Amino acid sequence: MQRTFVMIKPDGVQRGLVGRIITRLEERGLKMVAAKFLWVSQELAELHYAIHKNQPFYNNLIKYITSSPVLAMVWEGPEAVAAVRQTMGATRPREAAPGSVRHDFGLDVGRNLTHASDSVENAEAEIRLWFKPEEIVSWQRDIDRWTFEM
Ligand code: IDP
Ligand code: MG
Repeated sequence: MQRTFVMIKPDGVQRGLVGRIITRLEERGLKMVAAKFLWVSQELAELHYAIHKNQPFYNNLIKYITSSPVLAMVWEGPEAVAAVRQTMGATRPREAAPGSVRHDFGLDVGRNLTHASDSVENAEAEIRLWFKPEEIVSWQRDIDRWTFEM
């Protein structure tokens, strides 16, 4: 099964949407294997968004992500990287598909509620950046034979 890194950003936490966003991933059949609630340090924010360092929105992005606590998670499932990106929707909420988190709960790209890894490679790197190996929980979910064809 594939794993992906997911974060509910400060706006999702402040607006009380944590439960509803997690519910969407659970209902889709994805399985949580790690989670922690934390205030992101400047250093972690800069490492996580290193790829965007030269973007005009970079400084605001770092301010946004360090402005209030976030919920960092790892989710597992078949093609989890693409599946979670789809559930979250396009980067710009006004362009995101109806039914996606970013469409249904947002309007502004600078307040787009969630992060999800965009490739298997980046998922592995982000999981390594945010979690120690022992913080990832391997567990069996008893209903999985009713969610996945095995
Ligand atoms: P993603 O989160 O959908 O992968 P990226 O292009 O990787 O989108 O951008 C990372 C984050 O940077 C976005 O989620 C959003 O918070 C912010 N961002 C991206 N583009 C803009 C912009 O044009 N203005 C303000 N913030 C932006
Ligand atoms: Mg991205």
